[in-house]
Order: sequence, then C-alpha cells, then structure tokens
Amino acid sequence: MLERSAIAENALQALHDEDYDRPFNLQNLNHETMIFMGGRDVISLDGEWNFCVDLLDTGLRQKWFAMDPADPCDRQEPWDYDPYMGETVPVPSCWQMLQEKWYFFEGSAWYTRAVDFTPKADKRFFLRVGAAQYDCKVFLNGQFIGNHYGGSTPFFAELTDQLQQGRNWLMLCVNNVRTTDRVPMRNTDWFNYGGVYREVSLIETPKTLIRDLFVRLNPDPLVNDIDVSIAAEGADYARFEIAELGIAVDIPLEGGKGTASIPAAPLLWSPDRPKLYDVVLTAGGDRVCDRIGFRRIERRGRELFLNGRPLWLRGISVHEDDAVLGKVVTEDDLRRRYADAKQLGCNYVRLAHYPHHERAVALADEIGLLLWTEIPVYWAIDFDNPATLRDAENQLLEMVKRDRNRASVVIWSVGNENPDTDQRLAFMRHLADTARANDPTRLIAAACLVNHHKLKIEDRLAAHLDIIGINEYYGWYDEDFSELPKILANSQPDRPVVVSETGADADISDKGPKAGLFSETYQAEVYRSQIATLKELDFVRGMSPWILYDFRTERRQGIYQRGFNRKGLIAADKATRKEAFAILASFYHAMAEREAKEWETL
Ligand code: GCB
Repeated sequence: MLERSAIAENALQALHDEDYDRPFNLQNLNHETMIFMGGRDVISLDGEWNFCVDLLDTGLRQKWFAMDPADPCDRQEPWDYDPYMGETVPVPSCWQMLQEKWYFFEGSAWYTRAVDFTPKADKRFFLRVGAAQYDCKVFLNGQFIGNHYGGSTPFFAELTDQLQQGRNWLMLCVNNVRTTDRVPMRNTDWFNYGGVYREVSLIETPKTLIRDLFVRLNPDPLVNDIDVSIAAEGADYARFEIAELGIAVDIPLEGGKGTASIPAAPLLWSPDRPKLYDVVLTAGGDRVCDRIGFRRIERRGRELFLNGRPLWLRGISVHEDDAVLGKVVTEDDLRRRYADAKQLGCNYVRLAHYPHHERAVALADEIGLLLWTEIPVYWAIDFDNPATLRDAENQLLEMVKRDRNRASVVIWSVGNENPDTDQRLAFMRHLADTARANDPTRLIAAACLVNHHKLKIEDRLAAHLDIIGINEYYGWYDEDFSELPKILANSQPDRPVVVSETGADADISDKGPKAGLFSETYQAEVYRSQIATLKELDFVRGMSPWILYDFRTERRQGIYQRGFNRKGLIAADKATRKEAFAILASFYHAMAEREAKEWETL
C-alpha cells in the first residue's frame, strides 16, 4: 500500500499540475534494447488483461502502478482504480473496436496482468511488446521500467533483476494522444487506434545473449559472398551455419561484435522463386535461427534491377486496417491480402504508412512479394525538434533491425509528402543516411512533392534517394489530366520514379452515386487514364496505387465516405471488388506475361 504522504501529494497535485509525468517521459526502451528474435521460444502474455481508460492521467498522478493487489475492502485510503480487478480486455486488441464508448477515446489506458514466475540462476528474461500505440510505459511490481515511443515497432525490456519468485504484476500504460512533436503528428489520414495491438511475450535466454544477426548477399554483383554481422554478449565466438549450402563457420567476437564474408552461391530469391535457407547461429548457450532469402536489388541510372534483371514494380498500397479488428492482424487476413495482390498481378506491395506486423514481412518472403516499408514521417511533422528526430530515427532503426533479414523488403522509405524546407531536408537526409549505414543492401525512397506551379517534380530530397516516390492524384484532387505527362516530361529525373500513390474514391454501397465523383465508374476511368499515361514514361519504374482496401479514417466524413477512405480497389469488407480492380489487373498481367516472354528469349 502507498504511504499516506503519497495520497496527500496527489491531492496537492491538483494545485501544482505541471510535473506529474516528467519521470516517465523517457525514451529509454529503444532499438538498443532489442534482441534478435528468430526462432526463440516465448511465453505468451496474450489474453485477458485488466483494463481502464484514464483520460486525466490519474494513474500517473496517483501512482496506480504502486498499489498492492490487496482486497479493496482491506484498504485504508480511498482509491480511484482497482488495477487487479474489474473490467478486462483481450491483448492484442485496439480499444476502439471493443466498446462504442471507447471509439474516439484518445488518452492513457492501463493494462495489468499477473505473471507467475520461478527464477533460474543462469537465465535472463525479456519482455517483448510487438507494438503499442503510441507510447507505452512499463511497470513491474510497482517499479517503473521504462517508456517506448512509436506505435508500430516492437520493444523490449530486460526484467531479469526485477522479476520475483511467485506472483508478479505487470502494468502497461499506453497513450495514443496525438501531439505536434510525435511521429506521426496530430494530422493523418488513417485512424488513430490505441492499445496493445500486437502480441506480448516473455523471452527466456541464457546469460550469453545473441543481440543481433544480419545476413545478406554482398550488394556488389561481382562479389559472391554472404556477409554476416553479429552482436552477442558473453561469448568469444559464434558458430554460423547454413546446412543447405554446406556453410559452418566460427566467427570470432571482439567487444561483442563479429563479422564474416563467406563465399557462397545460393539460389537467388525472387517473387517467382522465393527460395529461403535455414540459417542457425549459436553463441555460448544461445541459439537463434531464421529463414533467409538472398537477392540483389540495384538502381542503375533510371532503372531498377532484381538479381541483374530489369524490374518494374507492379504494386498496390495497403494499410494495416480491419473494419472489425482495427490494427490487429491475423494470419488469415495477411494471406487474403497477399492473395488479392497476386490476383491483381502484383510483384510488389507498399506497406503504408508505418511498419506493419513482422508476420506481414515474413509472409511476403515466403510467398514472393517485394515490399516497400516505411516509418510515419508523414506530412508536416516537427522537423525542427531534436526529440522528434530522435523518435523518427529510433522507429527507423527498430524497423530496419527487425526486418533487414527479409529478402522481400527492397525499399526503406523515410517519409511521405513532406514540405521541402531546410529543416525537413536535414531531418530526412539524416534518416536516409542512417538507413544506408545500417543496411547497404536496399534502396532508399520517400514519397516526394510535385511543384504544381512549375509542373515539375521538385524536391531537394530527391538527390539523396535511390527512388523518387510520387503521390499524384490526377483525376481526383487534380482534375486536369494533361498536366501529368507535362510534369513527368518537365522533370527528367536522373533516377527511377515510382508512382507511390494515385487513385480515386468509390463508394459501392447502396448509398454511393452511380456516376461522377465517388462512383465506381469514375474510379475505373481514373485508373484507365493513369495507366495509359504512366506506361509511356520510361523513367517510371513502378506504381503502387492507393489502395487495396477501403480503410477507416476520422478525417473522411462526407456522405459517401462516412468515416472511411474509399479509394480501395476492394471495399472495407475485403471481399467486394470494384471495377478498377480488373482494370489494374489486366494491365499488370499483360506486363507480367510480356516480361516472362522477354526473359525466355534471353
Ligand atoms: C495521400 C496520402 C495518403 C492519403 C491519400 C488520400 O497522398 O499519402 O495517406 O490517404 O493521399 O486518399 O488522399
């Protein structure tokens, strides 16, 4: 039970409000706390957690996290919450999808659960939260462990020294308030879900710990090496194996780090042949494994190449959104998503606008789809603010470290439609450089800006990218279609352009119009015109129209939108296809057939 003075302190806070959250505003759970997850056994902490929304942050002021799990009848003082009894919710979930009264709730919410535990002398224990939107404070047995910023990447907290024999109480305080200094900021075109919406687990490791493993083909086509980088604690060397390639190498570790370049000739991974190899790393008693594909993605001038062959990215954009589950994804949902993309004739998917579930990336490896993945540096975030940069950089590094063994990921994108200011240029250059420094085997992109007065792609960031993404909505926000060829002709970019977005809304419900804006036929017409224009331009090396499925967003409240962005090729039921689906499919399939014939004759 808390000391009486804490309650008195709490009463005083009503008079002096400013400092209650300062001790918790740390960004100390970040990419540095990550451990390599491949093949680890985990104890799932999913399931029912005690839950309470907390609009006024009373929990931090009144220190709910420090309360004993005593019977409320035995308490000496009045309290405003019983963390250990009462309402429960499932984890993972988004609170908006659970009760109507929580639909527009933005604030803190508390999750509490018991963890029964037996310490083991030679083991370490880590909490892993797959994702919580947006920041998440972790408490164990009343003690503040740390805070993670960023709603779409996993985070870890070592609990070895804090877990006690028997019953432990774990609390997560999740806050989804939109603020100007966050990434993203207050204004987006997707729903601001809240909660612990990806899996939570406890991981047991030996004292020797493999922190990181990065395995890739040397990006230089003349060097047939598999390059390996390792970070491990408590061992002098690590054993790296790919049995199918006859590789078994001991790699010395110095200062916890080791690298090796191993000559090898793996079958190359591609969407047509998504070959993966079993990779195992052992260091001391720790052992991790992964299934890894080897491929080369290159930009030469205005062209893209995959494994030395010219590449045109036949894509579609997709959000992580479900009419029933919100941001929670299931295996069925992901398989349906990629089956729809394949039926469309795609070889590529843009995972917009934040890192999606790691399973989305692993499944793309297995079934053969190239991915563009990105962080939510979206619109006018606070480019002047060093804390905002720290947050963006951390989200980038968490995404890169989580996914850089995935052959499917060929593009890291560092932002979407950001104004071309000096501060933004410095901010995003830094992100592009950081991505390259941590992974030289992928291309860097961003969705850039068009100067609508000069009719030209004009964005200083383009010089620092491998691919210029362009979001253009000719036929929708911009009516005059004839401007699109002019823009592309005026621009003469020296590197490939991927039309990262284009599209139009179509409401195909009974409430939707039969013709004109928001009709299915109008959307189909926009797709016809876009395809006719873009296919003529040699520096356009791909497209990912907006978007595969209709998705929920607060900012769309027109009579045909009703809380949804309806630019999907498929309605929010994820089943009903609109006319434009077949139009894009026939363009992509014809292109794929042409490509296959060209390759046969090579
Ligand atoms: C964009 C944004 C995307 C929006 C889309 C739209 O340019 O990148 O997040 O949802 O346009 O529908 O306006």
